Amino acid sequence: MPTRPRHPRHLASLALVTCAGSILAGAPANAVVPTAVGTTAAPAGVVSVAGRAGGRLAADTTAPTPPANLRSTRTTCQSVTLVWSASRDDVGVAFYDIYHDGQHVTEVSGTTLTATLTAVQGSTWGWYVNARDAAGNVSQASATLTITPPFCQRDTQRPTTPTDLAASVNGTDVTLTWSAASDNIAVTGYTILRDGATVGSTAGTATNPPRTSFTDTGLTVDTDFRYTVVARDAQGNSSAASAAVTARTGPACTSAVCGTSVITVEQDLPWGLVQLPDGTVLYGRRDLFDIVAMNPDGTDKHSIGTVPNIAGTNGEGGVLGLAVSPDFATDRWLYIYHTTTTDNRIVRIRYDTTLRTETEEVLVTGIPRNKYHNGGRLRFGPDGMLYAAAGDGQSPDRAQDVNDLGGKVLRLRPDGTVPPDNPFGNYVWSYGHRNPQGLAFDSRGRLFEQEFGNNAMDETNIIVRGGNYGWPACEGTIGDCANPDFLAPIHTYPVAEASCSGIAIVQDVLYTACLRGNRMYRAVISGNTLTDIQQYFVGTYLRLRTVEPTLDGNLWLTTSTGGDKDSTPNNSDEKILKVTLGG
Ligand SMILES: [Ca+2]
Ligand SMILES: [Ca+2]
Ligand SMILES: [Ca+2]
Ligand SMILES: [Ca+2]
Repeated sequence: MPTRPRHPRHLASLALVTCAGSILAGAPANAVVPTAVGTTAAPAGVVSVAGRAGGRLAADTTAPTPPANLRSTRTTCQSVTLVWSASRDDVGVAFYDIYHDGQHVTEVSGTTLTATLTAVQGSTWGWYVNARDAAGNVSQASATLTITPPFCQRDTQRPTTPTDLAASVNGTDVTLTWSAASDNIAVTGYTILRDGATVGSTAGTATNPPRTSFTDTGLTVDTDFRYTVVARDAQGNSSAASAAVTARTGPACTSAVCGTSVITVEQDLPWGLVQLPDGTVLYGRRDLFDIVAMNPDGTDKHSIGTVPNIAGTNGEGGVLGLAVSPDFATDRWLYIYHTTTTDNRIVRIRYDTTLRTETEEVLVTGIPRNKYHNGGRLRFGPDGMLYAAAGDGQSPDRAQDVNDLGGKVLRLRPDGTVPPDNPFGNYVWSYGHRNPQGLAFDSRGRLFEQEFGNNAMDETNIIVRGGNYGWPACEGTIGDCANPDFLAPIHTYPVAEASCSGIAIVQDVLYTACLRGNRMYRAVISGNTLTDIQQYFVGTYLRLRTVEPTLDGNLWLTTSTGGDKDSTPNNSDEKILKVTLGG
């Protein structure tokens, strides 16, 4: 994990009021910005700058321009050399931060306009650079440069055929095991086929071999299924299929997951998804900037309208989380977390057969935006308050500033005002988060949160009022985590097997939808821990974004398999699934 120099944070409230001013006309007077701790609230229209950084005035509140003209001058099988043109800043660029795909790789000084980075042969990464000034203001990202380094050694030899394929049956689940194949370089994955069609996969590397087991869940009762397994290497060579094994399912589902069905398909990216009290399902299309309604069986699917004032980030911004008012039957409020050209914000709009955009109220502005790390989930708590997962906007130090909305779990009243029992006198409920995207409450009213790590560990946290969850000093349990002020995650996952976004809790079981891990985790909540952690759909539906409870006690599950790292609409190929849970 990279060590980051510490810089005093800029006065976010100054920029927030400035950028919100023109948009807030007509919004509730309270829909402004958090009041700085220890200061008297400034009169309307007056920006208070006291109370930050020990009361000193920050001279620089303007972020640099994005680095331009990012290009590669050399790519080998193990490295990439990037060059870019200098950003402009009112004071001066102090650092350039280099990322790929939301992962911070390194930083160089503000006078350096090149860097040679380690890359992985055959792996397609999207590189980009953010400029940062000495006051900590971070630019928007440069354009993305997508590079696939060549392989160091050409491989034309297929892996050996997997052997010893065996099946065991538990109700309507079939668990397969086999013996590892070998390869002249390395076996990096297995594909599992049921009756000739792919139903899952496992993935690994030369040093971390892929798993040699797979469970196929939720099958039809009393039916024969025939399985084979194929081994793969990193350069597209596949083994012959293994000898087949046939398994017959039992007369009933006896396990936790009893089946899936595809409710609808989407060419854009489903992100937030909610179900109204009458059963109607609403979901946002992130890059199309609209919201779709459909019946729970997928029929009568139609757009209910476009959300105003949205902008993408050529990354992960757009129409993100949704939440339904606890009093929806009478007030018809739909809550939306979305990106604009200047920030991420939380708004509410009445929905009554269409999105009544003339009713829009902007509730929270000034959540930082960037290419990645926009957060985005919304969830009403049993206390009637709205909770929001706010990313750090690729400006990690903001996560430790309780007067900044970046890298926080936020809490607000349904009308957008700050609850009087919030810990810092503003929207901040907990801090020290990187890019949280999962929120859910258990039966005891505890808030669980799921958060992306940088390149090592993803976290599941139980969120407490005023808690500091350690970012950026601490990622999962790696880094400077011994600080007694930091609250440790209750569970971590390696990012390669996780990178999880949405979570849902049904009967005190936590379900977690994972992108890079291509799977859903199921974990039983037991006290302050997760137990009996199982994985489902590994490689079956590929990247999973959102999991939500259905009204009838099952799960909605959405995919995010492509087109999810740009803001181009309709370049995805996604499914919304209903997962039937067992008793
Ligand atoms: Ca500046
Ligand atoms: Ca090979
Ligand atoms: Ca943490
Ligand atoms: Ca897209």
